[in-house]
Amino acid sequence: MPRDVMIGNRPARILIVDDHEDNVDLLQARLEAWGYETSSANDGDVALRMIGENPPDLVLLDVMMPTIDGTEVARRVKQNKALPFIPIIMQTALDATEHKVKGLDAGADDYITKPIEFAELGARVDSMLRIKRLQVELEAKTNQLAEANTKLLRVSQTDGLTGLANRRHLEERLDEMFEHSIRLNEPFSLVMTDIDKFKSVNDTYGHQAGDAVLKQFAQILLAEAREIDKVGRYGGEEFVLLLPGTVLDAGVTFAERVRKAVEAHTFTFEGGTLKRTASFGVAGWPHPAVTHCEALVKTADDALYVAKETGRNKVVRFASDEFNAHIGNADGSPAPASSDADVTANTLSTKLGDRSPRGENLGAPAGA
Ligand code: GH3
Ligand code: MG
Ligand code: MG
Repeated sequence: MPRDVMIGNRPARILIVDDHEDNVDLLQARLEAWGYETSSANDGDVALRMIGENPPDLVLLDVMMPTIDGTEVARRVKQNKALPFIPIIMQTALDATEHKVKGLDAGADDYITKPIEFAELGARVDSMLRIKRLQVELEAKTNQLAEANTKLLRVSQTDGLTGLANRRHLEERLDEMFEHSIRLNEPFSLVMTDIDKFKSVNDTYGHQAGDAVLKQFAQILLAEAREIDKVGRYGGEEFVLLLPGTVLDAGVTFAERVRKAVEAHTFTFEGGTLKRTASFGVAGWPHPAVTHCEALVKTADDALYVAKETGRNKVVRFASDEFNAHIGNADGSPAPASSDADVTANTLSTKLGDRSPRGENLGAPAGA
């Protein structure tokens, strides 16, 4: 039966370590006749350097050598975490039980006694390379799995239509980014935006035109955002921008810039062009009504609602005079600034009433 000398698509590489030149020659001739690739070292130092530079698939290691002996070479190879699994077969003298025990203790995988019988050598090399082959396959599969996991993670975080972060990923990032801002006592702004009269794009030009508008809208947001901002699709035609290190004033200025960019943009789709605007709600931390990230989303959403109600194509800041006036405190005074965001949010919800229609498509699969 022909010997299987291959590891993957190349012959296995065997390093012979022995201080006796004639032993090396003998082993090298035989192993190469079988089809292996070989290299050799005459002492432990050279062997360790060669193994480090270009790890072989197997080492045939003599125990008795000057300077560093075989046992020490085996120990260092097995301790070196940077190296792959390299089977080591120790060559010991026939009567040296102590050597065998020391060698195996040091991490050698097998031993063969001198003078070497070639039939036994072949069988032991075969057996060790079978293990090496399994190890190589396992490593390749592990790498494939890790790659697939990375891809899966990316897909699970991405909105399929626009390529932006999806809602789940946005919420995760918001949690992390907001926590971070609070820890460093740095301001944080959140912009929520929704395309105006988007339904009529679908109704007039078809769903594909609607998708084209969503993609281009996403690109405008990306182009205006900084590297450290996070842009995501929150639902249907509603998007969120997370702006770390940004005070509310600057968040409003940013939203105004995006609003103008959208207004100036001519959306293209197969068969035509169209214009659209968008409305924006901006909230920020620190603010008495914002004690956790859900409140930040809620207050930006409330501000967006007011922007829609008061004419669209505009930016409304949470708790601004316009916001408060619209929320309609009977005496025209500002909305209550409570330290309990839930109370504030609930109060607003009651005043704003149920306005689920704007959010009806939240979480709908892209292009559905
Ligand atoms: P408003 O100015 O008040 O925001 O009105 P609107 O028409 O933009 O809002 P409305 O909530 O009434 O309509 C949103 C529409 O967005 C309805 C829904 O079919 C559409 N939509 C949601 N997701 C997608 C999508 O992935 N692709 C397309 N083409 N349309 C979508
Ligand atoms: Mg809309
Ligand atoms: Mg909407």
